[in-house]
Amino acid sequence: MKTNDIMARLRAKYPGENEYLQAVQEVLESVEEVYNQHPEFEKAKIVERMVEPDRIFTFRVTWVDDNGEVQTNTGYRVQFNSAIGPYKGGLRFHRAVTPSMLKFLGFEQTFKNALTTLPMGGAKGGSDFDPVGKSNDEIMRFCQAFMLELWQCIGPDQDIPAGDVGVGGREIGYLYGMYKKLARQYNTGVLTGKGSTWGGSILRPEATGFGALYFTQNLLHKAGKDIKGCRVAVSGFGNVAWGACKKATELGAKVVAVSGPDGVCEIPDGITPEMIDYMLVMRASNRNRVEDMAEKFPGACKFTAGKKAWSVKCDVALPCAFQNELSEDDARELKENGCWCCCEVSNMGCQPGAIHFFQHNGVLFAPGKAVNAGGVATSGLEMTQNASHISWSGAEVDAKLHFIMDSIHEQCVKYGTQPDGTIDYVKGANIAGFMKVATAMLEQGIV
Ligand code: 2IT
Repeated sequence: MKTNDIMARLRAKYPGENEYLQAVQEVLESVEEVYNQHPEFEKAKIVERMVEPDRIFTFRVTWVDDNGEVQTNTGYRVQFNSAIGPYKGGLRFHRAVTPSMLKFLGFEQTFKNALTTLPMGGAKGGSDFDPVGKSNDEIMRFCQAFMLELWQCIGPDQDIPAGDVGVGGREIGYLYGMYKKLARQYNTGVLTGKGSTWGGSILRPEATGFGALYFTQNLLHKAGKDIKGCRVAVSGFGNVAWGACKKATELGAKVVAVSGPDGVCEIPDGITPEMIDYMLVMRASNRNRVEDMAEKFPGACKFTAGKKAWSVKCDVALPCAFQNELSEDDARELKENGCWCCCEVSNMGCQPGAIHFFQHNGVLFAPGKAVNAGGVATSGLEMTQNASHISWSGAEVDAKLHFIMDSIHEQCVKYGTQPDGTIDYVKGANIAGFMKVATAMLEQGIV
């Protein structure tokens, strides 16, 4: 297999699908050497099969807004790979959603899910519906209209959606309510991220951020450091950023920045529990503004319009918002300001140039599919609880999440340790995930 040849073919076949092409290129570059040591992979054309989704559902979603006007959006579900289990992955509601974006996310999800040690295949879905400025009723009507089509594609042993950008506990509630009406199936395991009184796992909301900090702590310990006392810059203020801020603070770090599309809030004395709680209020408001935090906590927070979290002096950078949110220029600015570690929490949060810069300039770096896998791992734990009709305590879920993050870190070390003793976490995560999926595909024949 030659990465360049496969990429040339995919670029010609899928012109303009930039996020998808970027995600595929990163994985293929990482695995090329190992892959070519396995002629049986080449013979079964594993790579050629693995880069194509199993299937994509595309559907029209029509709903009525608060002014009585008819609105039409497009909905998708990309079922990417089922080699190691039923399709699993979140739903993203964002105005910029395209098939390319969901293909990149589904592709990444396949390897991420393989890393969790749980039996889950990869999927992603969503819509170009823009939640910004929408009322609660509009969100409900959109979710119901979306489920009118989606319900036929999903099932607890078939395909299990969850949240992602723009989809949290509220949206999962509306989606699940409509699913039951349509399918007349009352198995809670069809969606994860549910409310804790109706089948949701304790700690699922926190899990992505908590898991990211457990992974970061492992990475820092391996490098002889500790998160305690570190200044941490976080981008975003949604569910993932919230969990990351909570656990970072609990572990003794100081979160000195959170950001939004409108700018950055600098918090020189570190984020407080009240500010962390307020992030949830900002998310639920659908205003998509971090300036609200500075207005709520004047004195403690300083808002600067148009700036990113990466302009704030920190030791550790945690991108928690959106793909490609951290550019090579941002990476240089971070390094100049003293940052020495970046753990990517968002999916593909760093541009390729930024990753290259970090890796060649002594900044510790780990990729999203390893760092953020605690979210989907805890979704897997939610499915287990639902299937066995039980509910674990927070302490039980936390212990399992911690164990899974330790195991993901170990897999990265196993496959990513370089001859000079350093650890390439990108290679480690990609090779570990790839080997598991490739072996399963091989064993299941040419299908
Ligand atoms: O990117 C992700 O891993 C998620 N949005 C969570 C997916 C899930 O099924 O919990």
